[in-house]
Amino acid sequence: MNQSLTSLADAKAHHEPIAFGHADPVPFVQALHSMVRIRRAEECIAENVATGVIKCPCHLAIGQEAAAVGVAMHLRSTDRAFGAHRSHAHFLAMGGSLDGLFAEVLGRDTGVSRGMGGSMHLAAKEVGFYGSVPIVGASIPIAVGAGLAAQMDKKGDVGVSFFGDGAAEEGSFHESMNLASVMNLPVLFVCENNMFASHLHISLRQPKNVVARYAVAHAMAHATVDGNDIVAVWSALKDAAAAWRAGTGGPFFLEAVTYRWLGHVGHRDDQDVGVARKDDLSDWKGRDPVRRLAESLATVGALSPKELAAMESAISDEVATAWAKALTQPFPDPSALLSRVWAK
Ligand SMILES: Cc1ncc(C[n+]2csc(CCOP(=O)(O)OP(=O)(O)O)c2C)c(N)n1
Ligand SMILES: [Mg+2]
Repeated sequence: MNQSLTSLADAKAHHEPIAFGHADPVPFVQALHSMVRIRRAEECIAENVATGVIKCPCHLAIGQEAAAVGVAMHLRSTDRAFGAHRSHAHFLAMGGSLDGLFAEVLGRDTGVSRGMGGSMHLAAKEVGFYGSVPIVGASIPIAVGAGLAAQMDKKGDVGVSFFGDGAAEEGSFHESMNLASVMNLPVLFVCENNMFASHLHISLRQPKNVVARYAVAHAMAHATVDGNDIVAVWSALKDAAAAWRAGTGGPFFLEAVTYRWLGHVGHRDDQDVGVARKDDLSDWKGRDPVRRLAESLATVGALSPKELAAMESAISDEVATAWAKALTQPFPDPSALLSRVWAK
């Protein structure tokens, strides 16, 4: 395999609109809706982190929306997916409640973790998102367990783990890859390689910048794609998804190369960034996954500029309404500090 990301790591490359190839553009209109909704929701969260209205640490994935949505297009509510510290997009892409997310980051009782978890502890089991965990690498083995359950249940479901390039430096990642491969479990490993773990660029942490080389080591089917090209993300999983649904699929490793626009945690883009990141950021914004998809849909006649404007306006209204509602929600009663933490 190619041991380098080559142009995928080049901030000046892949700014062009997305090619649909043999893919039907129509489902990607809904995908664009999901991506814009995630972006507006995270922009709203960023604004409220900036003003101090949100008190919990928030790791935002603005710029990385295509990976979450492209994967979620293949998932169904009986799958079991797990995320990490940067999982608002995974949660929303799979259909988690916007009201529940907003209430949670505000610490309100109607939040998805009843206000006790914050941004990094999201769950929406009803849509197959079983939970996000901020301990880096911690939910990867749990997704493998979900894959084992799916294999035993024989209903064609899949266990899914969303994680970053930094998580591939945890022992739990390698043990999970090994077990999933040896047992041929239906598990989708989604590595969003944004080339940073906190403040350290991958070139300072790893001899090679391709995380999928570990899939080769574990004899696992894999693909490394432009994670800001939703059609590439979706296409890479088509065959694997068909095999899972037929009950014959094993593990698959998807590496989606992308870039986060904001700092590791919080709302600022000029904080906790290394020198190289600061220089690259404006170029990376040229690889915007949302703009590229919108332009492509316009080019093939699937979404006119007028329809796009209406979509954006409706989403902005939805986000503003959800935020206003979340602000009216009650905080948990102080007694919840004991009743929800300790097992009886
Ligand atoms: C076991 C563990 N070590 C360290 C941390 C602190 N930490 C939080 S996020 C992070 C970086 C993770 O990088 P990556 O997996 O690439 O995800 P990204 O932030 O890029 O989405 C670190 C080191 C942690 N939460 N858990
Ligand atoms: Mg990373």
